[in-house]
Amino acid sequence: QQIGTYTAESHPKLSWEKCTASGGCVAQSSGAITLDANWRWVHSTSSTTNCYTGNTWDATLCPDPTTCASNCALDGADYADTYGITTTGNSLTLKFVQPNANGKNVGSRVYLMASNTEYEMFKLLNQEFTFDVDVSNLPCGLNGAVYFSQMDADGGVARFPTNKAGAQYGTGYCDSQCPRDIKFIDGQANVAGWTADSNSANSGTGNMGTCCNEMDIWEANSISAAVTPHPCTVQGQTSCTGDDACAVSSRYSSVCDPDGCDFNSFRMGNTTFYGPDMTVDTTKPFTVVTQFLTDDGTATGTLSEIRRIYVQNGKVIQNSHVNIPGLSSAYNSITTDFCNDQKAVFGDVTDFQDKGGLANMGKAFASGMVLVLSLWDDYAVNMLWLDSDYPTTSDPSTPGVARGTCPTDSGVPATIETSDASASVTYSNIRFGDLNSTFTNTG
Ligand code: IDC
Repeated sequence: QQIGTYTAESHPKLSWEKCTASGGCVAQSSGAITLDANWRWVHSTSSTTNCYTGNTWDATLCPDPTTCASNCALDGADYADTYGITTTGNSLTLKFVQPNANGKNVGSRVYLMASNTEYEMFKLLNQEFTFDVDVSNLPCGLNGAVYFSQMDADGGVARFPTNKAGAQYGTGYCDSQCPRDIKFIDGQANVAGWTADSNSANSGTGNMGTCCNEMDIWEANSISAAVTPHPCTVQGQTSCTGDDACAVSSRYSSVCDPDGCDFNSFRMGNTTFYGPDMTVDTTKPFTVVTQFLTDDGTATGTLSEIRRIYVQNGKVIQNSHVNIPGLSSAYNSITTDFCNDQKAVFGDVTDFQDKGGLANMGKAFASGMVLVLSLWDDYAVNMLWLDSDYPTTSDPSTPGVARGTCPTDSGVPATIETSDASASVTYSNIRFGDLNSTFTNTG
């Protein structure tokens, strides 16, 4: 896919900090974000004719994946007016629905850049990642997400030279769901087998999907939050083709673990820890710390534990402890024992273990991952897996079914895109570095 120039691409600046135990935190004032390619205007390299309109490809410009990639260009983004994405200093706000000249934009996904053409790569082992978040304007059904995906630093340009747009234009996305709604994968348009989504005006799915290791630091709204590693049996962005490899025919048939090993405080038995006016009060901003510990306490060790700490009003709040009958320990972090125990007691599929668990996740952490910040609603299952009872047909008193207090009929995109159009999330003050170097207790 080529570069279009009707709108100059100007990455919104987002300052963040690198921290060390000895030297404190240093501002990375050259930080910036780029918008994922899927949200961008795709048009002919020689005119303003759309290559893709609504949820269909132009048959003339895009008769096949290779021709389409050479005929079509991704253009620059008007971040604020078209997409409702704004930054100031170290703060980023994503609006849920942004009215614009084309009608409206729903949700967004952006990546942190190291330079104009490369993503910032985070090596997470024996480090911690911290940010402040305001979820007070995120009701049921919305997901303000901060996570790491094992994308190529250049968006795939070196491995797939027909991708000319690269990281600058937000290409190369992948995650553990092996998404097939991505318009360009491996330098080719995903036009083969493209089927318009029956309930979304702007998306569809092709024969190709794009899989990779994913570490969900934060998937949350004002009601529920989850932290979830999703390992894969492969390292690096890896495309799939067809229903089996892309986990359509069976949820667990891809190279990645789509469920993950999730720690959601409500689901793990503490229903008063996270929410409005609770221990972590979601009506106000707070700090989310995530630590990646290794077995030998070095960056070359094996990932052994993912720890969560909150800070609010200057006060450090340790993560809630598991309170579920049958679990053998009051875990408050993600370890192999926690994952084994949780999957067994809840009767969940063991795909996390089957796809290599924390060990494979840790390999991805060692190689480097791209920071993703997004806001989305859920056309598949209305985000009920995060904030309600799920599966909805199971008894909510069965451990593992209840995940939050949202009603089982909440989160329907067609409803909330109107009723909660003004929802938004703000992420700020991103810090990364040595363990215990990014936060303090002042309360
Ligand atoms: C969740 C994943 C999340 C994904 C969502 C929808 O963690 O990243 O977006 O599914 O596909 C289940 C559900 C499964 C949940 C998982 C954790 O079947 O959809 O995964 N889980 O909540 N049952 C028990 C656990």
